[in-house]
Amino acid sequence: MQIIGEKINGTRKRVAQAIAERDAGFIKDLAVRQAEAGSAWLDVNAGTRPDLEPDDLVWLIETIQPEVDIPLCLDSANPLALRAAIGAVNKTPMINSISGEPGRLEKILPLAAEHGCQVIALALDEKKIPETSAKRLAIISQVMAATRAAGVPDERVYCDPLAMTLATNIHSAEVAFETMRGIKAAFPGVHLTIGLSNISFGLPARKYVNRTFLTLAIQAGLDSAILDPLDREMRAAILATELVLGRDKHCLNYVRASRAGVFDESK
Ligand code: THG
Repeated sequence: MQIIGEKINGTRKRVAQAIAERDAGFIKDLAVRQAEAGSAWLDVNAGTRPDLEPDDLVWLIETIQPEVDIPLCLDSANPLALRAAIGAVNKTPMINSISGEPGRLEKILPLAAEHGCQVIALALDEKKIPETSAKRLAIISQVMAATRAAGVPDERVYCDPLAMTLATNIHSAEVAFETMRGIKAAFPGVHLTIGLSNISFGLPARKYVNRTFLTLAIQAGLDSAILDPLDREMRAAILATELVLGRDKHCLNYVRASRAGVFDESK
């Protein structure tokens, strides 16, 4: 399971403040702690003001990059911000994201193809997020036709079936699982990812819902996720799920994590 650390996100109040005030210390600390907790990528989202986004994203990248050895996941729908960001990174980034929206395919997919980036493909189009897994799968099939035509290998595509909150649709987790299974059957070479915490938006005691959703999603084929790597119980759930599903040869990761104190509540 590859973790994309979610915490450097300008839609969070404290991060938005740090970006506005150019508080490098706050951002560096979030970067270092998420990297130390085993993230494979750090998601970087500069917030929702299009005019400021290119400069803010480049500032974030230049602030984070000297502190960590892992690549970044550029979380933006703004081609100008993404272009500026790709000029500032020193490791090939993941691009988050493209979708069935023609504008994103035309402007963002070529960037990913040209720079050899991994790319997240969302199962939505310009109309909306479809309710059914069949419609989400149809969009992913369209996007896959485009990534293949652009010369992006399937292994670089991370399909996101989309987690919508259970608070407004009690079947939204099932739809996500069905979509994942459909994607893996049609495109065995792709990866799957998901923004985990959306599933519990508006509910109490969200961590239980998030962890259970993650466990079942791993069984449905999920191999990466955008989540909070500083949530120790979440990491424990990932390790235990992979062990139980036979994906941890000789129980090595589980035993190593135990020795490293991952299960140790005093740490
Ligand atoms: N798919 C893809 N990318 C995504 C999402 C997705 N990027 C953004 C988002 N969804 C995932 N990232 C986050 C980052 C932070 C938080 C949630 C999702 C977060 N939320 C707090 C909470 O949920 O309680 C509230 C905010 C706060 O702490 O201030 O931290 O689905 N491809």
